[in-house]
Amino acid sequence: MHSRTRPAGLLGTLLLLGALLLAAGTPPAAAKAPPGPVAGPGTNHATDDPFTSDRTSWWRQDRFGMFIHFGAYSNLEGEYTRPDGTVCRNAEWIKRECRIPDDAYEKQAATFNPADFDAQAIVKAAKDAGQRYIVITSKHHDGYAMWPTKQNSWNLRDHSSFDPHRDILAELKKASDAAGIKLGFYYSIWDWHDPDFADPATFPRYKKRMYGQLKELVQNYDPALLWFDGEWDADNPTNAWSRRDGADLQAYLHDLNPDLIVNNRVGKREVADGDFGTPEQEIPAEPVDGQLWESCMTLNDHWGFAKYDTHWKSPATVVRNLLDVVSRGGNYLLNVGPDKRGRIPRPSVDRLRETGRWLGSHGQGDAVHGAGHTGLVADPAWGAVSRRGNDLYASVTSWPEAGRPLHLTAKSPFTITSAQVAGSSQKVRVTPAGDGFDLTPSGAATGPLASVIRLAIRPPAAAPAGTGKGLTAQSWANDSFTGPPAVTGVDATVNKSYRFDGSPDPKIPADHFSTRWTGSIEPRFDETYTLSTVSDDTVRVWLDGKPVIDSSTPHGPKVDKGTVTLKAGHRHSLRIDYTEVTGEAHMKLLWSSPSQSQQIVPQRQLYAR
Ligand code: H79
Repeated sequence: MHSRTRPAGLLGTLLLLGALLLAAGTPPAAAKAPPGPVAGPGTNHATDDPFTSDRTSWWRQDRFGMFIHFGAYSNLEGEYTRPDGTVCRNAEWIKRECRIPDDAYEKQAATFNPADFDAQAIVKAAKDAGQRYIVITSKHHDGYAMWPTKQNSWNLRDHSSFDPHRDILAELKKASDAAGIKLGFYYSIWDWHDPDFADPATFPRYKKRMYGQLKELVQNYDPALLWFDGEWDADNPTNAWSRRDGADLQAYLHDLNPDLIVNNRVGKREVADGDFGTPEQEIPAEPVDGQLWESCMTLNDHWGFAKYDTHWKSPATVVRNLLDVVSRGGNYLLNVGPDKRGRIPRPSVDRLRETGRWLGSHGQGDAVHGAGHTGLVADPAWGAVSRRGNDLYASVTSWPEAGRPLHLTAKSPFTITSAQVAGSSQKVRVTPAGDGFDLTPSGAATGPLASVIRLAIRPPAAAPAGTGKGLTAQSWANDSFTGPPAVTGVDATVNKSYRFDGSPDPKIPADHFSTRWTGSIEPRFDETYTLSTVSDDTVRVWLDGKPVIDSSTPHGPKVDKGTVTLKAGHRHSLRIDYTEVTGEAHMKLLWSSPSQSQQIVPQRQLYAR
């Protein structure tokens, strides 16, 4: 079960105390009772709702980040010349894909000297691009650490030709802090270099070093985010990382720093793993169910520097991707791969600058920063629409011919009170048309990338926030709701990550239990809602006595959805039957509607009866 390998230490305790004080905003006396056990029956590892918590707030607002792939592979710049003179091309996977022998790879790494790494220049490039956070590879699959780790000598200080007094992660942290940019670290679980990785018998030794490295990173550089990778089943070397390992690591990191944001590859990319999903080199067609998300993407066709790769995305593509992502409620993490001297390639800098120029013009950045998905309109073919407060930003990538309208499909009735093209004095005619509106601009596009029409709206009427205290929760120490419940109480929300070791109550073991929530749910809008559950092992939901979700075949972490029409300010009766058989356990209840972005159904909208 969950081992207590959690040296929280003084710093951890102080961080935790600080976080409690900050989170509560009240003196300790008024704060909650001391935290209960951190593992075992009675533990719920879900500490907040990532969709709404203060912890994730910066990340949800920032929307646009810089990914940096930089490591010992960068020294080869994408090309390996074999002893027979033939050349093999790749980038960060070059060691494996070009089958470079260990000694040859180590030999080239010994010459790695990124003397031109200029943290201030990199941070400036990000900032000028409108990127608000940076995620840099601290260790990729080749296992080479980019900071002076004490766990081994396979790192930039001890195995390179670089100035041993420099620490590029520390430099980047300092420059990022000075610029108000958040810094995160990519960390590969899969490790091609550590001799203990491949053999399941020695894997625990590797894990210990990995925990040691992560503790160094968290305590010495205070990253805002950790971005794991290489969690998948793999051969050569065999990857023994399990879901249980992921759950343990997440709990460990939470103890080190409760404010950390962690991606889903800490586990096995299930919907209940970490804080956000990580579509790679793709943009989902709509908001992702049940989790925050971030698309990571290259600017050319490689993550690491590849001197032969000139297949650069155009600035128009970058801007359009960013707008698509934001309109679907995601973040965009756009990659650069510095060369062996540590310099971001000129074509990357140029594209970043163009993107930043667009975001910085005419207030167009408002369509991105602090903006997000709106369910009020359908995704248009001519561009993307995001919402920020009571403004919709219609970003037009295919500007219409003179006199032709842009059609906007409304999914809930709202009024457009004004329409203006950012950076232009032209009139935009707004007329009700069919299932929504026609927007007819009178002039030309404001530029070649995208033109933004800012629509001030009067949104659908909202009922006042509710006054609920949560749902009645009855839990049984069996998985069939049999006999009298072992415990009865009120749960503020349905947001449970019992994972492998937790349960609803210390009296209830981690396997074979069930919970029934009853009471009512009060929406704030007269709209069609999607109720979603994230469950493991089974769930059934009834609204107003009618079944909405029936997912009663035991399963791993999974999203189920049901559509219901709700009445604002009305309390609809709700019942949820949830069971945990064996293994991992999760149960969350979320909702969304045209006016309500996806979130865990909040306490004040839930009533115990
Ligand atoms: O760090 C970047 C990639 O190195 C890593 N994730 C991003 C963020 C990544 N690992 N795996 N993949 C991406 C997808 C796997 C692609 C593969 Fe292949 C196809 C592995 C082997 C064949 C690409 C092509 C890598 C080597 C050859």
